Amino acid sequence: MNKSVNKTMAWKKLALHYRLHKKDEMKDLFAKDKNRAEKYTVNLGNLYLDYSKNRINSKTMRYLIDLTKEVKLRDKINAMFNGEKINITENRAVLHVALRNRQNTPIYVDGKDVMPDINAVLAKMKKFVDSVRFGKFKGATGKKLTNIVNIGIGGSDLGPFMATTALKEYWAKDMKCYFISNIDGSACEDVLSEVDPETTLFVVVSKTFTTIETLTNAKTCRKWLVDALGEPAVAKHFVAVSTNAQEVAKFGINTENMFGFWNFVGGRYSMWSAVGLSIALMIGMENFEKMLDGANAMDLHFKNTEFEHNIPVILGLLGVWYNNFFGFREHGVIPYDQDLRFLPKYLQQLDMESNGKFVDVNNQFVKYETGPIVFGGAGTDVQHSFFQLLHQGTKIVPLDLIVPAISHNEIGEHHEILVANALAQGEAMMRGKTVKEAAAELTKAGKTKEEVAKLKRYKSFRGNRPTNTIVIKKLDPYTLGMLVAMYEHKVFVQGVIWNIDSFDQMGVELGKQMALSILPELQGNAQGMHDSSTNKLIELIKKIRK
Ligand code: G6Q
Repeated sequence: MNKSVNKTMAWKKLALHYRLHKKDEMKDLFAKDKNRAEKYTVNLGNLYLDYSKNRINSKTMRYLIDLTKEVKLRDKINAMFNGEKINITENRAVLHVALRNRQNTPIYVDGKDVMPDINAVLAKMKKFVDSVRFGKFKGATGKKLTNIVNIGIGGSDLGPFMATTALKEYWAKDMKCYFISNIDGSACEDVLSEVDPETTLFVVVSKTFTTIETLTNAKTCRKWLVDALGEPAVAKHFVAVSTNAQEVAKFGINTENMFGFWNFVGGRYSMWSAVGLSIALMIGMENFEKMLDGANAMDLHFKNTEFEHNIPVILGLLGVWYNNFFGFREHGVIPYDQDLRFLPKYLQQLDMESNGKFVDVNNQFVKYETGPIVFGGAGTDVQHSFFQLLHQGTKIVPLDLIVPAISHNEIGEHHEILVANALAQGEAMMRGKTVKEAAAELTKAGKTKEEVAKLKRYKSFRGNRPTNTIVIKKLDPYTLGMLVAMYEHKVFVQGVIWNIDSFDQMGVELGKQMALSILPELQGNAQGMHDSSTNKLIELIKKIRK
């Protein structure tokens, strides 16, 4: 049994260190050490992490690294890469890293090497992707399939959705991609009103193939297709990605048109498997494999680099420092790239579903904070909304600013203005503006004494707000692979420190169960045993719907 992390020596040292240094100002740390930026920058190829604008000094990093030793992070990383069953509540290995194990070294689960199966599915994907893209696999009426509709939810939606959007510049010019996830009929309607049955391929993605949202959406789409082109068209317009061949067949999709994956791939870690079929259809298999290569490069970096220079480890440790010592409970991700605008949404699931847990792997309730609330949006858009609170609110939210040096669309000055904004935000968050500085500025601008006195506090910024700046060369498939794998491993590091199982998601079950009991009550006369509010709401909605 692991010692509770808050009882470790490193934790205690960090707590004391926090008390001594909590008021340290980053601007003073910069003034004192000309090499600070250099000292706190690491890179992997064209991905650079500058973490110098954090409330840390060399002792902080030393104690945080000590913490990794006490929680045996190195052993835990090896356990994951070796296929040990680290998802203890579900008794499963956790092998998204095997999906991009480009070295093809054997990885065993229950004595069986998983690589041949992974390679076989990749080969099947390649064959299918090529035949759709080159127009060999055609629709029922002989037309090329140019509209890809991904039907899935959660882990079977967010990865493909984020990645296809991120890699839009690599889409086949004649193809379009759509996503249906929500059970809301409008989600189906929005897509079906846009596409033509003759040219549409539905990719139904569901690990279990029992998820009510996905199956209901798939049935609606199936009916829409059959109404237009007849029953035999289903074989030409529907493929499935699942671990459950039986249910796929029951749904009426030929299992020849099914792409498999395995229980050792968690939903939110699955876009590297056949779950990424929509990504591959849109960007081509070669580019999909470049994404795997990028993730693999990050995997090797994570596995083999000493923790002092290990990007996911550093990010994970900084998050723990703020979450557990400063009490900063949120984490913001701000990509300065329009095509990465859904990355925060993707990371919300990755991080919050993985580490939003209150029971540890020793079956004990934790006595410290675990996963942060993750949110974000594309810069500069969000600068004109919630950045007010980030600059002048009473809460401090550490941020990741993600900045591509080169844009896919270098039009006029657009990209330079965008980058200038990203860098300015990092500097402003760090430096702030004292009341005195604000007053001096107002005076210089010709304001009267009274006006200065009235406005100087409103115009001040406390600063000392931490940011990581992550610079990438350009958003290409390889870099996206690196970036996403970086966050996966950051989440892993934090899960190890908090001693929780980052790979189950029991917390989404209760609401699902209750919805199943409410459904017949809404649809008929069944009587449920709910609280008076829920009972009344059921009656109210039934009455309105009559
Ligand atoms: C992710 C979760 C969850 C899952 C969805 C869809 O890690 O497991 O988001 O991906 O509930 O499940 P199916 O793929 O089984 O439909």
